[in-house]
Amino acid sequence: MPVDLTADCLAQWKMNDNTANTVVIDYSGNGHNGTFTDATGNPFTNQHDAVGKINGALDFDGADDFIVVHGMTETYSAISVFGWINLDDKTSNHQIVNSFTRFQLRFNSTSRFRVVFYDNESGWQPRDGTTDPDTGVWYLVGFT
Ligand SMILES: [Ca+2]
Ligand SMILES: [Ca+2]
Repeated sequence: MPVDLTADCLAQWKMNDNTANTVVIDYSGNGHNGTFTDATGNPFTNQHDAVGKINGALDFDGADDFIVVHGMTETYSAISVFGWINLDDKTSNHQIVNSFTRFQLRFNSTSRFRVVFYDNESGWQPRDGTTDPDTGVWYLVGFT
């Protein structure tokens, strides 16, 4: 189902980037482009291009590949975060989205997708999904 980019969409990264630079384009219109980072390899997105669930995707090596997005200063009282994920390794923890101060969406080596959110009274709270995902299969994962 296509995403309806309303005025409330903070960011949408299609991961279709396949160029000789590090820019990961935000299609929301809010200018939250990311920067692909690969400390020991080539960080250009055309070096990480892969077949995606919808058009292209970006391939992460599970070691030092990630995308950084700075300047997302919008405030919100509720948020939904979703992404298409295709694992090729289930033996270690993998960050999917990390806001650092409010929430993390990740794959845990207990073989579950996990959301960890920050509660002002109780601190970091983990919640595990129930699906034991297979490698090489696309999953739409997220939380609201
Ligand atoms: Ca895509
Ligand atoms: Ca790398």
